[in-house]
Amino acid sequence: MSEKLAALSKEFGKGRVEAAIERVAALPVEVPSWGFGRGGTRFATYVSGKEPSTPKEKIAAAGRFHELTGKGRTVALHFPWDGSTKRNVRALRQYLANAGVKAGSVNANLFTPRDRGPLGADLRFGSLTHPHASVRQAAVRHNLDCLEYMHILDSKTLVLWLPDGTNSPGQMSLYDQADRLEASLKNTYRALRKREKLLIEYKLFEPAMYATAIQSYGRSLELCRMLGEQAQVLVDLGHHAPTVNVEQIVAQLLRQEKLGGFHFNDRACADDDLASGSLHPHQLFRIFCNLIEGELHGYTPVPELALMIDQSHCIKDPLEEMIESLQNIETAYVKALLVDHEALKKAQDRCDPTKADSILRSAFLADVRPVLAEARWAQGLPEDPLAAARRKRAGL
Ligand code: RM4
Ligand code: MN
Ligand code: MN
Repeated sequence: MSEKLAALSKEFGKGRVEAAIERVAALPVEVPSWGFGRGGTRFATYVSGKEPSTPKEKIAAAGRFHELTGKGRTVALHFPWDGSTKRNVRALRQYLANAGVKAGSVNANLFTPRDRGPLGADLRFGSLTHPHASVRQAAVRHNLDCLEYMHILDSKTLVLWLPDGTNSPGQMSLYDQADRLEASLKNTYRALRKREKLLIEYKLFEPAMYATAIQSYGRSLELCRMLGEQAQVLVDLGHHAPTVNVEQIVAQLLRQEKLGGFHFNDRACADDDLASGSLHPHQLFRIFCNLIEGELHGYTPVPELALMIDQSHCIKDPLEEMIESLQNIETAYVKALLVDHEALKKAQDRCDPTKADSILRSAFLADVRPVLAEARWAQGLPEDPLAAARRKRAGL
Protein backbone atom coordinates (compact mmCIF):
# COMPACT_ATOMS: atom_id res chain seq x y z
CA MET A 1 0.00 0.00 0.00
CA SER A 2 1.39 3.41 -0.96
CA GLU A 3 2.17 5.98 1.74
CA LYS A 4 -0.69 8.16 0.55
CA LEU A 5 -3.18 5.29 0.76
CA ALA A 6 -1.88 4.42 4.22
CA ALA A 7 -2.49 8.02 5.31
CA LEU A 8 -6.06 7.89 3.96
CA SER A 9 -6.63 4.56 5.75
CA LYS A 10 -5.40 6.11 8.97
CA GLU A 11 -7.84 8.98 8.66
CA PHE A 12 -10.91 7.15 7.29
CA GLY A 13 -10.31 3.51 8.25
CA LYS A 14 -8.71 0.73 6.20
CA GLY A 15 -12.04 -0.97 5.51
CA ARG A 16 -13.59 2.18 4.14
CA VAL A 17 -10.63 2.91 1.85
CA GLU A 18 -10.48 -0.67 0.56
CA ALA A 19 -14.21 -0.66 -0.08
CA ALA A 20 -13.85 2.64 -1.96
CA ILE A 21 -11.15 1.14 -4.21
CA GLU A 22 -13.34 -1.85 -5.03
CA ARG A 23 -16.53 0.10 -5.45
CA VAL A 24 -15.13 2.80 -7.72
CA ALA A 25 -13.59 0.11 -9.92
CA ALA A 26 -16.97 -1.60 -10.21
CA LEU A 27 -19.13 1.51 -10.75
CA PRO A 28 -20.81 1.37 -14.16
CA VAL A 29 -20.84 4.74 -15.94
CA GLU A 30 -22.53 5.00 -19.31
CA VAL A 31 -21.29 7.39 -21.98
CA PRO A 32 -23.34 8.97 -24.81
CA SER A 33 -22.53 8.45 -28.48
CA TRP A 34 -23.42 12.11 -29.08
CA GLY A 35 -20.86 13.26 -26.51
CA PHE A 36 -17.97 12.03 -28.66
CA GLY A 37 -18.91 14.35 -31.50
CA ARG A 38 -18.55 18.12 -31.57
CA GLY A 39 -21.32 19.90 -29.68
CA GLY A 40 -22.85 23.09 -30.99
CA THR A 41 -23.55 26.45 -29.43
CA ARG A 42 -26.76 28.28 -30.32
CA PHE A 43 -24.77 30.24 -32.87
CA ALA A 44 -22.40 27.81 -34.52
CA THR A 45 -20.75 24.43 -34.27
CA TYR A 46 -16.99 24.78 -34.42
CA VAL A 47 -15.87 21.56 -36.03
CA SER A 48 -12.11 21.03 -36.08
CA GLY A 49 -12.36 18.07 -38.41
CA LYS A 50 -10.54 15.83 -35.94
CA GLU A 51 -13.57 14.85 -33.88
CA PRO A 52 -15.74 11.85 -34.80
CA SER A 53 -18.82 12.72 -36.82
CA THR A 54 -20.46 9.47 -37.96
CA PRO A 55 -22.07 6.94 -35.56
CA LYS A 56 -19.29 4.50 -36.48
CA GLU A 57 -16.58 7.00 -35.53
CA LYS A 58 -18.35 8.02 -32.33
CA ILE A 59 -18.69 4.41 -31.20
CA ALA A 60 -15.05 3.75 -32.04
CA ALA A 61 -14.15 6.73 -29.80
CA ALA A 62 -16.36 5.26 -27.06
CA GLY A 63 -14.33 2.06 -27.41
CA ARG A 64 -11.10 4.03 -26.89
CA PHE A 65 -12.65 5.66 -23.84
CA HIS A 66 -13.54 2.22 -22.47
CA GLU A 67 -10.01 0.91 -23.08
CA LEU A 68 -8.47 3.87 -21.28
CA THR A 69 -10.82 4.08 -18.30
CA GLY A 70 -12.58 0.73 -17.92
CA LYS A 71 -15.86 2.71 -17.87
CA GLY A 72 -18.32 3.24 -20.67
CA ARG A 73 -18.95 -0.49 -21.03
CA THR A 74 -22.36 0.66 -22.30
CA VAL A 75 -22.95 3.49 -24.75
CA ALA A 76 -26.17 5.50 -24.80
CA LEU A 77 -27.58 5.92 -28.30
CA HIS A 78 -29.82 8.64 -29.72
CA PHE A 79 -32.23 8.07 -32.61
CA PRO A 80 -32.41 9.20 -35.39
CA TRP A 81 -28.96 10.75 -34.78
CA ASP A 82 -27.43 7.27 -34.65
CA GLY A 83 -29.66 5.75 -37.32
CA SER A 84 -33.21 5.70 -38.60
CA THR A 85 -33.73 2.18 -39.91
CA LYS A 86 -33.41 -1.31 -38.49
CA ARG A 87 -30.59 -1.86 -40.96
CA ASN A 88 -28.71 1.12 -39.47
CA VAL A 89 -29.30 -0.31 -36.02
CA ARG A 90 -27.95 -3.72 -36.97
CA ALA A 91 -24.83 -1.95 -38.25
CA LEU A 92 -24.55 -0.16 -34.89
CA ARG A 93 -24.57 -3.52 -33.17
CA GLN A 94 -21.53 -4.45 -35.22
CA TYR A 95 -19.72 -1.15 -34.48
CA LEU A 96 -20.35 -1.68 -30.77
CA ALA A 97 -18.99 -5.22 -30.90
CA ASN A 98 -15.91 -4.02 -32.83
CA ALA A 99 -15.31 -1.36 -30.17
CA GLY A 100 -15.66 -3.90 -27.35
CA VAL A 101 -18.68 -2.15 -25.81
CA LYS A 102 -22.44 -2.69 -25.59
CA ALA A 103 -25.55 -0.65 -26.22
CA GLY A 104 -26.82 1.24 -23.20
CA SER A 105 -29.97 3.32 -23.01
CA VAL A 106 -31.84 4.22 -26.15
CA ASN A 107 -32.77 7.91 -26.27
CA ALA A 108 -35.77 8.85 -28.38
CA ASN A 109 -35.38 12.12 -30.24
CA LEU A 110 -38.61 14.06 -30.61
CA PHE A 111 -36.99 17.37 -31.47
CA THR A 112 -34.91 16.99 -34.65
CA PRO A 113 -37.11 17.64 -37.72
CA ARG A 114 -37.10 14.68 -40.11
CA ASP A 115 -36.74 15.17 -43.88
CA ARG A 116 -39.98 13.28 -44.53
CA GLY A 117 -43.23 12.51 -42.76
CA PRO A 118 -45.24 14.21 -40.02
CA LEU A 119 -42.24 14.84 -37.72
CA GLY A 120 -40.89 17.73 -39.76
CA ALA A 121 -40.97 21.45 -39.01
CA ASP A 122 -44.38 20.83 -37.41
CA LEU A 123 -42.47 19.54 -34.37
CA ARG A 124 -42.21 23.15 -33.25
CA PHE A 125 -45.81 22.81 -32.08
CA GLY A 126 -44.98 19.71 -30.08
CA SER A 127 -44.54 15.97 -30.44
CA LEU A 128 -46.43 13.87 -27.88
CA THR A 129 -48.59 16.91 -27.09
CA HIS A 130 -49.01 18.24 -30.65
CA PRO A 131 -52.52 19.57 -31.43
CA HIS A 132 -52.79 17.18 -34.41
CA ALA A 133 -53.43 13.53 -33.64
CA SER A 134 -51.38 12.52 -36.71
CA VAL A 135 -48.22 14.13 -35.29
CA ARG A 136 -48.82 12.68 -31.82
CA GLN A 137 -49.24 9.25 -33.36
CA ALA A 138 -46.04 9.61 -35.39
CA ALA A 139 -44.19 10.68 -32.23
CA VAL A 140 -45.47 7.62 -30.35
CA ARG A 141 -44.49 5.53 -33.39
CA HIS A 142 -40.94 6.86 -33.05
CA ASN A 143 -40.90 5.72 -29.41
CA LEU A 144 -42.12 2.29 -30.49
CA ASP A 145 -39.42 2.16 -33.19
CA CYS A 146 -36.89 2.93 -30.44
CA LEU A 147 -38.25 -0.04 -28.47
CA GLU A 148 -37.67 -2.23 -31.51
CA TYR A 149 -34.12 -0.88 -31.80
CA MET A 150 -33.67 -1.82 -28.15
CA HIS A 151 -34.57 -5.40 -28.97
CA ILE A 152 -32.01 -5.49 -31.77
CA LEU A 153 -29.37 -3.95 -29.51
CA ASP A 154 -30.28 -5.87 -26.37
CA SER A 155 -30.84 -2.60 -24.51
CA LYS A 156 -33.30 -2.50 -21.63
CA THR A 157 -33.76 1.23 -21.13
CA LEU A 158 -35.72 3.79 -23.10
CA VAL A 159 -35.02 7.41 -22.14
CA LEU A 160 -37.56 10.07 -22.99
CA TRP A 161 -36.86 13.75 -22.88
CA LEU A 162 -39.65 15.86 -24.31
CA PRO A 163 -39.03 19.15 -26.07
CA ASP A 164 -42.77 19.82 -25.81
CA GLY A 165 -44.02 23.08 -24.43
CA THR A 166 -45.36 26.43 -25.48
CA ASN A 167 -44.00 29.93 -25.87
CA SER A 168 -47.09 31.97 -25.10
CA PRO A 169 -50.19 31.63 -22.92
CA GLY A 170 -52.60 31.40 -25.83
CA GLN A 171 -50.67 28.77 -27.78
CA MET A 172 -52.17 25.68 -26.16
CA SER A 173 -54.56 24.93 -23.33
CA LEU A 174 -52.57 23.61 -20.39
CA TYR A 175 -55.37 21.09 -19.86
CA ASP A 176 -55.07 19.79 -23.43
CA GLN A 177 -51.28 19.69 -23.06
CA ALA A 178 -51.54 17.47 -19.97
CA ASP A 179 -54.26 15.21 -21.43
CA ARG A 180 -52.33 14.63 -24.65
CA LEU A 181 -49.08 14.02 -22.84
CA GLU A 182 -50.60 11.39 -20.58
CA ALA A 183 -52.38 9.59 -23.43
CA SER A 184 -49.24 9.51 -25.61
CA LEU A 185 -47.10 8.26 -22.73
CA LYS A 186 -49.58 5.50 -21.96
CA ASN A 187 -49.42 4.42 -25.61
CA THR A 188 -45.65 4.23 -25.34
CA TYR A 189 -45.51 2.52 -21.94
CA ARG A 190 -47.97 -0.16 -23.01
CA ALA A 191 -45.44 -1.49 -25.53
CA LEU A 192 -42.64 -2.09 -22.99
CA ARG A 193 -41.54 -5.67 -22.44
CA LYS A 194 -41.27 -7.06 -18.94
CA ARG A 195 -37.76 -6.18 -17.90
CA GLU A 196 -37.57 -2.95 -19.86
CA LYS A 197 -37.58 0.45 -18.22
CA LEU A 198 -38.84 3.82 -19.29
CA LEU A 199 -36.88 6.73 -17.77
CA ILE A 200 -38.55 10.12 -18.02
CA GLU A 201 -36.54 13.34 -17.85
CA TYR A 202 -37.93 16.68 -16.81
CA LYS A 203 -36.60 20.12 -17.64
CA LEU A 204 -37.65 23.54 -16.48
CA PHE A 205 -37.50 25.27 -19.83
CA GLU A 206 -35.99 25.16 -23.30
CA PRO A 207 -36.81 24.92 -26.10
CA ALA A 208 -40.17 26.05 -24.73
CA MET A 209 -39.98 29.26 -22.74
CA TYR A 210 -43.49 29.56 -21.34
CA ALA A 211 -44.93 26.17 -20.35
CA THR A 212 -42.82 23.01 -20.64
CA ALA A 213 -44.90 19.82 -20.67
CA ILE A 214 -42.71 17.96 -18.12
CA GLN A 215 -41.28 20.88 -16.22
CA SER A 216 -40.30 19.44 -12.85
CA TYR A 217 -39.38 16.27 -11.02
CA GLY A 218 -42.82 16.35 -9.42
CA ARG A 219 -44.53 16.16 -12.80
CA SER A 220 -42.20 13.43 -13.97
CA LEU A 221 -42.82 11.48 -10.76
CA GLU A 222 -46.57 11.84 -11.16
CA LEU A 223 -46.38 10.53 -14.73
CA CYS A 224 -44.19 7.60 -13.69
CA ARG A 225 -46.63 6.69 -10.93
CA MET A 226 -49.50 6.87 -13.38
CA LEU A 227 -47.67 4.63 -15.88
CA GLY A 228 -46.49 1.92 -13.52
CA GLU A 229 -43.49 0.17 -12.00
CA GLN A 230 -41.35 0.16 -15.11
CA ALA A 231 -41.34 3.95 -15.35
CA GLN A 232 -38.87 5.96 -13.29
CA VAL A 233 -37.57 9.51 -13.14
CA LEU A 234 -34.27 10.47 -14.71
CA VAL A 235 -32.51 13.44 -13.10
CA ASP A 236 -30.45 15.50 -15.55
CA LEU A 237 -28.29 17.83 -13.46
CA GLY A 238 -28.69 20.71 -15.90
CA HIS A 239 -32.48 20.77 -15.87
CA HIS A 240 -33.36 22.68 -12.70
CA ALA A 241 -33.88 26.27 -11.67
CA PRO A 242 -30.65 27.75 -10.22
CA THR A 243 -31.47 27.45 -6.51
CA VAL A 244 -33.06 24.00 -6.53
CA ASN A 245 -31.59 21.47 -4.07
CA VAL A 246 -30.99 18.53 -6.39
CA GLU A 247 -29.79 16.08 -3.74
CA GLN A 248 -33.07 16.55 -1.90
CA ILE A 249 -34.90 15.55 -5.08
CA VAL A 250 -32.57 12.55 -5.30
CA ALA A 251 -33.36 11.43 -1.74
CA GLN A 252 -37.09 11.91 -2.22
CA LEU A 253 -37.16 9.92 -5.46
CA LEU A 254 -34.99 7.15 -4.05
CA ARG A 255 -37.28 6.73 -1.02
CA GLN A 256 -40.16 6.18 -3.40
CA GLU A 257 -38.19 3.71 -5.55
CA LYS A 258 -38.70 6.12 -8.43
CA LEU A 259 -35.14 7.28 -9.07
CA GLY A 260 -34.10 5.68 -12.36
CA GLY A 261 -30.78 7.39 -12.80
CA PHE A 262 -28.88 10.47 -13.89
CA HIS A 263 -27.66 12.46 -16.78
CA PHE A 264 -24.46 13.90 -15.36
CA ASN A 265 -23.26 17.31 -16.53
CA ASP A 266 -22.57 20.70 -14.94
CA ARG A 267 -24.17 24.01 -15.65
CA ALA A 268 -23.48 27.64 -14.91
CA CYS A 269 -26.52 29.30 -16.49
CA ALA A 270 -29.10 27.04 -18.10
CA ASP A 271 -28.84 23.55 -19.60
CA ASP A 272 -25.19 24.13 -20.43
CA ASP A 273 -24.14 20.45 -20.63
CA LEU A 274 -20.64 21.32 -19.37
CA ALA A 275 -18.18 18.75 -18.00
CA SER A 276 -19.50 16.96 -14.90
CA GLY A 277 -17.98 18.26 -11.71
CA SER A 278 -16.06 21.01 -13.49
CA LEU A 279 -18.10 23.75 -11.79
CA HIS A 280 -19.93 22.08 -8.93
CA PRO A 281 -17.82 19.25 -7.51
CA HIS A 282 -19.44 19.71 -4.12
CA GLN A 283 -22.92 19.21 -5.55
CA LEU A 284 -21.77 15.95 -7.12
CA PHE A 285 -20.32 14.92 -3.76
CA ARG A 286 -23.57 15.74 -1.96
CA ILE A 287 -25.55 13.75 -4.51
CA PHE A 288 -23.34 10.69 -4.01
CA CYS A 289 -23.48 11.09 -0.21
CA ASN A 290 -27.26 10.92 -0.44
CA LEU A 291 -27.19 7.94 -2.78
CA ILE A 292 -24.93 6.06 -0.38
CA GLU A 293 -27.08 6.98 2.58
CA GLY A 294 -30.05 5.73 0.55
CA GLU A 295 -28.31 2.36 0.21
CA LEU A 296 -27.88 2.25 3.98
CA HIS A 297 -31.64 2.74 4.28
CA GLY A 298 -32.18 -0.21 1.94
CA TYR A 299 -33.04 1.70 -1.24
CA THR A 300 -31.64 0.98 -4.72
CA PRO A 301 -27.86 0.43 -4.61
CA VAL A 302 -25.86 3.06 -6.53
CA PRO A 303 -24.52 0.67 -9.21
CA GLU A 304 -28.08 -0.37 -10.10
CA LEU A 305 -29.05 3.16 -11.09
CA ALA A 306 -28.59 4.28 -14.68
CA LEU A 307 -25.53 6.52 -14.30
CA MET A 308 -25.06 8.28 -17.58
CA ILE A 309 -23.09 11.24 -18.80
CA ASP A 310 -25.05 13.67 -21.00
CA GLN A 311 -22.78 16.44 -22.22
CA SER A 312 -22.02 18.57 -25.20
CA HIS A 313 -18.39 19.29 -25.96
CA CYS A 314 -18.21 22.60 -27.79
CA ILE A 315 -14.60 23.61 -27.14
CA LYS A 316 -12.39 20.88 -25.71
CA ASP A 317 -11.54 17.59 -27.38
CA PRO A 318 -14.66 15.43 -26.75
CA LEU A 319 -12.77 12.27 -25.68
CA GLU A 320 -10.61 14.26 -23.29
CA GLU A 321 -13.55 16.14 -21.80
CA MET A 322 -15.36 12.84 -21.30
CA ILE A 323 -12.35 11.47 -19.40
CA GLU A 324 -12.18 14.65 -17.33
CA SER A 325 -15.86 14.30 -16.46
CA LEU A 326 -15.50 10.67 -15.52
CA GLN A 327 -12.60 11.51 -13.22
CA ASN A 328 -14.73 14.12 -11.48
CA ILE A 329 -17.61 11.66 -11.08
CA GLU A 330 -15.29 8.97 -9.70
CA THR A 331 -13.67 11.49 -7.36
CA ALA A 332 -17.03 12.59 -5.95
CA TYR A 333 -18.10 8.97 -5.50
CA VAL A 334 -14.92 8.00 -3.64
CA LYS A 335 -15.16 11.04 -1.37
CA ALA A 336 -18.76 10.13 -0.55
CA LEU A 337 -17.66 6.56 0.19
CA LEU A 338 -15.19 7.90 2.77
CA VAL A 339 -17.93 9.58 4.80
CA ASP A 340 -18.44 7.98 8.20
CA HIS A 341 -22.23 7.67 8.06
CA GLU A 342 -22.51 6.30 11.58
CA ALA A 343 -20.66 9.24 13.10
CA LEU A 344 -22.65 11.59 10.88
CA LYS A 345 -25.96 10.16 12.10
CA LYS A 346 -24.84 10.43 15.73
CA ALA A 347 -23.88 14.06 15.26
CA GLN A 348 -27.21 14.76 13.56
CA ASP A 349 -29.17 13.11 16.35
CA ARG A 350 -27.17 15.05 18.96
CA CYS A 351 -28.16 18.26 17.15
CA ASP A 352 -24.51 18.98 16.42
CA PRO A 353 -24.48 20.32 12.85
CA THR A 354 -20.94 21.65 13.26
CA LYS A 355 -19.59 18.17 13.90
CA ALA A 356 -21.82 16.70 11.17
CA ASP A 357 -20.55 19.18 8.61
CA SER A 358 -16.95 18.62 9.66
CA ILE A 359 -17.39 14.91 8.87
CA LEU A 360 -18.61 15.76 5.39
CA ARG A 361 -15.89 18.38 4.97
CA SER A 362 -13.01 16.06 5.82
CA ALA A 363 -14.22 13.54 3.25
CA PHE A 364 -14.70 16.24 0.62
CA LEU A 365 -11.26 17.73 1.25
CA ALA A 366 -9.45 14.38 1.15
CA ASP A 367 -7.12 13.90 -1.81
CA VAL A 368 -8.54 10.66 -3.23
CA ARG A 369 -6.34 10.44 -6.31
CA PRO A 370 -4.36 7.55 -4.77
CA VAL A 371 -7.64 5.60 -4.43
CA LEU A 372 -8.44 6.14 -8.10
CA ALA A 373 -4.88 5.26 -9.11
CA GLU A 374 -5.03 2.04 -7.09
CA ALA A 375 -8.41 1.08 -8.57
CA ARG A 376 -7.08 1.64 -12.09
CA TRP A 377 -3.85 -0.20 -11.41
CA ALA A 378 -5.79 -3.20 -10.04
CA GLN A 379 -7.75 -3.35 -13.32
CA GLY A 380 -4.63 -3.05 -15.46
CA LEU A 381 -5.67 0.40 -16.66
CA PRO A 382 -3.48 3.47 -17.13
CA GLU A 383 -3.26 5.42 -13.87
CA ASP A 384 -3.64 8.71 -15.71
CA PRO A 385 -6.12 8.11 -18.56
CA LEU A 386 -5.87 11.68 -19.88
CA ALA A 387 -2.11 11.45 -20.26
CA ALA A 388 -2.52 7.99 -21.80
CA ALA A 389 -5.07 9.35 -24.31
CA ARG A 390 -2.60 12.04 -25.35
CA ARG A 391 0.27 9.58 -25.64
CA LYS A 392 -1.89 7.33 -27.78
CA ARG A 393 -2.91 10.18 -30.02
CA ALA A 394 0.70 11.21 -30.48
CA GLY A 395 1.47 7.61 -31.43
CA LEU A 396 3.80 7.12 -28.45
C1 RM4 B 1 -31.92 17.50 -23.65
C2 RM4 B 1 -31.91 16.34 -22.67
C3 RM4 B 1 -31.76 15.03 -23.33
C4 RM4 B 1 -30.73 15.04 -24.42
C5 RM4 B 1 -30.92 16.21 -25.34
C6 RM4 B 1 -29.84 16.27 -26.39
O1 RM4 B 1 -31.78 18.72 -22.98
O2 RM4 B 1 -30.88 16.52 -21.73
O3 RM4 B 1 -31.38 14.04 -22.39
O4 RM4 B 1 -30.90 13.85 -25.12
O5 RM4 B 1 -30.91 17.39 -24.58
MN1 MN C 1 -30.38 14.72 -20.55
MN1 MN D 1 -30.25 18.54 -21.21
